[in-house]
Amino acid sequence: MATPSKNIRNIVLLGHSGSGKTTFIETMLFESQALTRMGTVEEGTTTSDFTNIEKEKGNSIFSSLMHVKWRDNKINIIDTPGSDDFVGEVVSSLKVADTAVLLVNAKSGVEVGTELVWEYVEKYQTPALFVVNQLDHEKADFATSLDQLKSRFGSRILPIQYPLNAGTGFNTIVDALRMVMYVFPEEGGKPKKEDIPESEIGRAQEMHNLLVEAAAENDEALMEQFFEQGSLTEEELAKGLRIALAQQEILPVFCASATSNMGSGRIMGFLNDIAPSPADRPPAKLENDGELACDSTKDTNIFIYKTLSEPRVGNVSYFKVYSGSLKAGDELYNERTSSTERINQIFFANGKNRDHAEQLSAGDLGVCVKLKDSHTNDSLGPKGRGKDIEKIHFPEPRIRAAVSPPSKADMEKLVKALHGIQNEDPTLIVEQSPELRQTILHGQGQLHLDIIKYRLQKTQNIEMNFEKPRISYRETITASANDSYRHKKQSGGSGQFAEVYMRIEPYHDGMAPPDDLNVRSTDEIELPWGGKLVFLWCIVGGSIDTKFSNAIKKGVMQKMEEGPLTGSPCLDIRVAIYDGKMHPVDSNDMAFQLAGTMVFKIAFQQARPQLMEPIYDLEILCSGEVMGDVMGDLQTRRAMILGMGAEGHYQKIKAKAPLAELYQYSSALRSLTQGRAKFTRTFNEYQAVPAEIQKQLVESHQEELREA
Ligand SMILES: Nc1nc2c(ncn2[C@@H]2O[C@H](COP(=O)(O)OP(=O)(O)OP(=O)(O)O)[C@@H](O)[C@H]2O)c(=O)[nH]1
Ligand SMILES: [Mg+2]
Repeated sequence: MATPSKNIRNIVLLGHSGSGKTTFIETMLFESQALTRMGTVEEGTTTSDFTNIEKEKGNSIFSSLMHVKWRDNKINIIDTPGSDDFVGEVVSSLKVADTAVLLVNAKSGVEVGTELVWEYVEKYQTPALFVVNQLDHEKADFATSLDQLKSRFGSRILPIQYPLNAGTGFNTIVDALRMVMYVFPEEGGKPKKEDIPESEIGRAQEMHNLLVEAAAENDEALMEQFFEQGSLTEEELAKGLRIALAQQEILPVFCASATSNMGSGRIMGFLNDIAPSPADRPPAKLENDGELACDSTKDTNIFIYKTLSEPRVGNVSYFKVYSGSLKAGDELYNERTSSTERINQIFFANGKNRDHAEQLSAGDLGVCVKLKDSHTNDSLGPKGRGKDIEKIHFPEPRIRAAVSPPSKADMEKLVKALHGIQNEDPTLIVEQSPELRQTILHGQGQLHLDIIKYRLQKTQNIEMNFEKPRISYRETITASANDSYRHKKQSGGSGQFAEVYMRIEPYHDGMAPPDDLNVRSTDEIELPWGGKLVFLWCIVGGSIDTKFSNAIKKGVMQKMEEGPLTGSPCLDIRVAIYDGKMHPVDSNDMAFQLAGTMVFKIAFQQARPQLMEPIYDLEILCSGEVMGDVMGDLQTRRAMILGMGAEGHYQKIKAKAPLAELYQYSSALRSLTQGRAKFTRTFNEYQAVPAEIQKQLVESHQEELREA
């Protein structure tokens, strides 16, 4: 029988890499008897990190789905990678989760990874709680971790527990919600419940009172009850906390040690009792407005949040049932591809293991295989439903690299394989750039791209090399110039003749027409690569017939597309054709097109040409102690610092830098800061390249032309 919506909990584990998410999930599986033996990350035996590459690297790379039965409920658990190279997995998992469990490492407190995932938790407004893990570590410091949580996340931080003996030998947690003390056996697992000792009663009671107040705050009836009685019953307390958690008004804090298997049972109990079911969450948003409530009695709508291809199986689709109930054999319609998909089999997953399910209620997470042509971000539902579930917005790429196969003949195969990965991983963008004459991968970080290379090699036997990507420069002019060109050819039969006089000027919006020329027509062309070409036809007295105007314009455009300096596109230029000559027999479109190209090329060179380069906005989040190094490094990258400020106990630096200086920035930043910094970048504008660099670039282009 399908688990009813109200008995489902969808949990995502988030946190800095190495905080212990994958290990903690192992304890959840073990404690709920989904496992008979706990695996470890070191041995590559965890349920969650089941792919070869994760086993080899000892880190999560893909999100993975597990589930356990805990008391009344089915808890679906999604593990996510902590490295920001795989942030796409965090974003897609948060899309379908109803509660976020954020792990914090007790020996390092709030880390950059904590900050980063928080941004997405806020965006999705997901109810969240914290677990301070690794309390068994000799350097565990619960008080500092809690202080950091409070200073970063404010008064919403609400400790439920505290450890009595953090560090080596850790085995005791005081629980201020239940007002008991948990003492764990050496091998972990189920703790003994003991009375809180006299010496701790004061502190525990104080914490308990804060919990009661937080619970009462969100419900008038509870508030009254609290004022009248001075306390709440356990049930009332649970009710108040349920409301507060669902509304993200509290961020409860728990204690754990994953490797000693301590704490996960109590946390699952809390998720069971207090965390919202999918039916308690606000209705799902639809694309461009509209909502869909989690209701099993309505039409069936599912949403694919993740696709992973598995050897021998093909595409495995992970989905959430947003409404209705899904039965094996159901046929659902994909509006994007205008085709029907038959869901032959449905599965529950525990990492790589899958069990057959007959039916899923609204809100549940499941897996199916062998869909014909449906991918991540697709909705499947009744035909003619009009709107799909709102898509996941994946973060913009942060780094780029050019790729090529060892032999040119394998290019097609490589690009096809990369497109296959792009279908699974929307944070990868594969671009075949005719302008740069390169295949460019845009990704989240060097690790992200390295893993793609590794996957192609291992699973498909396809090799690829990384190369420095070219930069898409632009060319423009900074002065005006007049010039002319005569094209004349007399060989054999009919000759060719065209003469064109051109004025070339830098163009800017709102520019006045030339006062010394008689403008007959104006053509403003928005260029596909940005910027404009304004083409003025100023011929008086018929020195060139108007019918040749298009041919001249075409000639100009041809050179604009492959500029005179470095072969890069030109922009923001006004040309005026003000005189010329034609021949009654030898003039034709071809001749004028050629003359147009040539006159543009020579006039351009007279008009103080300027190479422009793409400039990116950078936002770097780093811990205070590495800030000096980050700033120093930026200085070597021709960056302009725009500002800096504290964000929690991290520093945010805003800067602008040329793309040409950001090659492999993600790896550079990582090694510069030992992973204590993260960055994002977005294109801002084109700016003039410094004269010295322009000279080098022009020379190396000339060199390339000579070699070609
Ligand atoms: N001492 C101690 N070590 C722990 C604990 N939890 C995890 N570890 C260790 O920390 C390391 C990282 O654990 P993982 O479970 O892989 O951490 P993660 O958060 O899944 O890391 P990513 O997948 O990279 O995001 C492993 O070596 C674990 O054995 C803990 O409670 N105490
Ligand atoms: Mg992990």
